[in-house]
Amino acid sequence: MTSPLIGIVMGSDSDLPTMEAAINVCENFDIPHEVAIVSAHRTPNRMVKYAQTAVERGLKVIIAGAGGAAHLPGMVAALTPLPVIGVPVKSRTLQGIDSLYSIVQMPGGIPVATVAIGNAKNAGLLAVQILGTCDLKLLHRVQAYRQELEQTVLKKQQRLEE
Ligand code: RP5
Repeated sequence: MTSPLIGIVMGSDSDLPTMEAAINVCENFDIPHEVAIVSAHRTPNRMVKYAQTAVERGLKVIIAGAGGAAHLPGMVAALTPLPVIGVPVKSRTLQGIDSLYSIVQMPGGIPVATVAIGNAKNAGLLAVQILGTCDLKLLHRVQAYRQELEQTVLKKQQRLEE
């Protein structure tokens, strides 16, 4: 069993449908990963333990998704030197604007790389690219993925012209 390199955490199981896109990216790139529900507010001690043990457990990047008063990504970032990617989850009342503002407005010194509201796919890809800085084969797979994207767009254009 390979130990996980990417940790995917979320504040609630209600975030899972959003965060599944990041899990899918890890699966598609064959990256060992772990998934956990870790709430900054409901399970603060678990959050502290998760973040403080992340380095020794071999994680290289953490993706943290939360909605509303979305303090999880920032608090995890404060507790670990690992890069943290924040995913603002679309909230029921404010469409995720609250989540975005809660995650993106970090004080200088403790960055969270914040993706767009609901865009866990980009969080997954960014995590893979971070791992790719030390893994040339993985970077080549990212390039191949982008070539596929390009082909998809070009095929759509072709169809428009037919
Ligand atoms: C946050 O509160 C979670 O990240 C979730 O997005 C939001 C609502 O949680 P539930 O009430 O659906 O469990 O902590």
